[in-house]
Amino acid sequence: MTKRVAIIGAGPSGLAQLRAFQSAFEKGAEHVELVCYEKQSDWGGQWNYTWHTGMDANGEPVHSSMYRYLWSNGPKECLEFADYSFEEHFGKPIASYPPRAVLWDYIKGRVEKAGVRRYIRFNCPVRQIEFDSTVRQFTVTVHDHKKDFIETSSFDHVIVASGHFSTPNKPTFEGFETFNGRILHAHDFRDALEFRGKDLLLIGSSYSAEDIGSQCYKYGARSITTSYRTRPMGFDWPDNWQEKPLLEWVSGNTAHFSDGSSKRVDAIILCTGYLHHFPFLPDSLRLKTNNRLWPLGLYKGVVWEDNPAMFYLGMQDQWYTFNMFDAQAWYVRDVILGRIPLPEKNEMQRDSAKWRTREEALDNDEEMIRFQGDYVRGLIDETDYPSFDIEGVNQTFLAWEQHKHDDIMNFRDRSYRSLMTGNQAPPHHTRWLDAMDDSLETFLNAPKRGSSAKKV
Ligand code: FAD
Ligand code: NA7
Repeated sequence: MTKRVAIIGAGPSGLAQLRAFQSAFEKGAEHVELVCYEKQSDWGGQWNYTWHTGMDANGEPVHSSMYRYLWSNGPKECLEFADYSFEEHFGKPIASYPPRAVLWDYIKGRVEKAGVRRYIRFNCPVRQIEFDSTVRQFTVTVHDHKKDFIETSSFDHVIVASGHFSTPNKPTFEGFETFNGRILHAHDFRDALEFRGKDLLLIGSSYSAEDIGSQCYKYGARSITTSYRTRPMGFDWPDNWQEKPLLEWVSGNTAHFSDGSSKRVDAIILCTGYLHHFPFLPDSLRLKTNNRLWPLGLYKGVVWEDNPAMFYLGMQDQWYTFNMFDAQAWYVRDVILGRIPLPEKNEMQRDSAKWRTREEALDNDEEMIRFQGDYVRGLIDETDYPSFDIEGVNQTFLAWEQHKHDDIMNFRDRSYRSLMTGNQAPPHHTRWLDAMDDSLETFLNAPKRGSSAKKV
């Protein structure tokens, strides 16, 4: 009997899974029937930008948290696919920090070449998954919005690749109900121009606060205030940017902080992270974790220990992204194809516990990067995913961190060497701070004189 495999989500992780299977089929592997359910109308997950906030056109919660003018927050050399380089896709070396549209194009290029779009059912949110232990089958219920039909199908395996940066974590603060301005979560942030000339307060001190604040600075916010719970970001911010300890309450338009200081602000953006949210899964199959490098319950970070016929991709906090999803997808594929035997549950749990103990002792960014690098290397060693220079990627991450600390508003002007082709990326034609047009065309081709590199 041909095995049937359901993949939930056609973002970078789900697409990595489709590409992994296609690469095995190409080399003569036994056939597996694949169905990838995707709730959006196109592929690319977070990278598929939408102007929608709240509900999408099908009445589903909007998935993507990406905003206009988003440029990669890390060097593209750290996420490059080992089986499909940027140079292969664009036909030339390109700069190291591409805008969203360029990365989306790159993600699509590999799967278009692999011809896997036919496995995807778009506009099909998964509503419910159950497991029948007597027949060892999963039933997957989806709403096909195109047919407006709810259907249920059986599968031998389920791979959850639905992402975890979509459902906002929304703390509230005293006085929010009567704040005289806009309050939104980073998930609903779309266009920095909305905050031009405004005094902005951002709660949080991680990637979203850093990047949304930087964008708003770039596009002309009057001032940025970021408020941290645990520790400040500590970069050398521009003069109109200050870091404050945690917000305590708001009265009218005034924000009051735990050090007794206050600031009048026009809008508040909660950059307070996201929840792992799987409304389609019962407790017995549902991963419950916060955003961390080693969630428990997943052998090798992917196999659901309570039922190893089920897998999760990309559920970790991420330094490594696209090539880590690949490493995971190739591993999951080989488990499903019977090429990698799994140990007993207690052995899986012992192995996970070792990683978790190491994770809990991590003390700084370098240790976290190396931890995830070791994890990726371990997976790659077990499959035929093309091996690449993990230490080189670690070093690139460390250089990136240094460059951010040297100059937070200009780190995106740096370039790095590809670990896949060995070629150095060219510098971008326009400084990031001056590059207001984030289109693929302008990124790839120097703008015509006097056209796009104009400050708003
Ligand atoms: P996602 O990209 O989230 O894709 C999950 C897919 O599952 C989506 O297409 C979604 O529609 C689908 N789905 C969800 N629920 C269902 C359901 N019930 N039924 C059917 N389909 C479903 N990474 C980087 O490497 N560099 C960056 O610069 C970067 N910037 C980021 C900026 C923001 C604002 C955010 C939120 C993330 C950023 N990331 C970045 C991380 C990003 O999450 C990963 O790059 C990547 O998109 C994760 O891929 P994924 O496939 O695991 O999840
Ligand atoms: P992260 O990296 O999970 O960070 C969440 C931030 O929000 C972090 O600084 C938290 O502070 C802070 N937080 C969470 N809850 C609260 C409350 N209740 N009060 C104050 N501050 C809080 O999420 P991001 O959105 O920044 O990044 C997620 C992804 O999106 C990332 O991969 C990027 O590529 C884009 P803490 O430090 O825990 O005290």
